[in-house]
Amino acid sequence: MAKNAIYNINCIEGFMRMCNDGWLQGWHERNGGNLTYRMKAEDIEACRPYFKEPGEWVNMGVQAENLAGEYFITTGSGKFFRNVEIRPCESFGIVEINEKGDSWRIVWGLEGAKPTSEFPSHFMNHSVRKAATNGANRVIYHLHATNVIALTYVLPLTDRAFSRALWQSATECPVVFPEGVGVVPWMVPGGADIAMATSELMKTYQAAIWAQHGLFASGPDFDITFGLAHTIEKSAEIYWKVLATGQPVLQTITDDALRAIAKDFGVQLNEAFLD
Ligand code: 2HA
Ligand code: ZN
Repeated sequence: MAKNAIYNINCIEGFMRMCNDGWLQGWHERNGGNLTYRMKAEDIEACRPYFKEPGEWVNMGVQAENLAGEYFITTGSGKFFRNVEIRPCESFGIVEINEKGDSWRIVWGLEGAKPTSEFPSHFMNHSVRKAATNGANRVIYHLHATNVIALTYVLPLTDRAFSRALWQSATECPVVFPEGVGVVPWMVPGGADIAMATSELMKTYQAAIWAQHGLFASGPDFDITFGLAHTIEKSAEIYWKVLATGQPVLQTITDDALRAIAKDFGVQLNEAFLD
């Protein structure tokens, strides 16, 4: 397939690289997972020459006034991360949000496709993270993180239990996500209900776990968001490796040690999760 210059624009290149990196990590079996990026004014201007005649407005079932008129790059519903590099314009695209903040229309890509089935969750998460970070947050990433998903079968489904388990399994965790992580109980994916439940947690957290399903991570750019997801998943993997030895745990990172890390690195740990 001929590739035109839109693929050399920074935001498109970064989006595609992140999709492929996630695929290589094993987080995107079949059509699993989805990625969205809220474009900057300069991204929109760089991509605008490639825009096509816009499609029809499609209502999302959720609304966010602070996202009215925004443009998002989004993976497509039913599309495979594995194919993003070889079939880009079918696998993802750019959508514009209307002035009410309740509908999208396709302006580039997504040929024969539509935005991810999880677009309502991404959209509501973008809305609360944009508000919580004074506009800095731009990326929402949903991945089927194997070790995190497995943890949702054995740990209590509370923010406290998951935050503590992850903080204690790798020293960098309290620095990377000092507020902890949120946990959404098992819910039917793809709709407004799970979108509202997740975005409620994202007012507090940069990341939320969907029980028996996966992880949502947020951040200002592709590197930070991918790094957050990677850090959480790696910590969960360490937790499993320790459990799998069948040995008693002789030592972990104590609460005093967590406080000491927070003090030295200048981050505010969520005290509600410390003893
Ligand atoms: O797109 O990950 O949650 C497939 C999914 C749905
Ligand atoms: Zn999923």
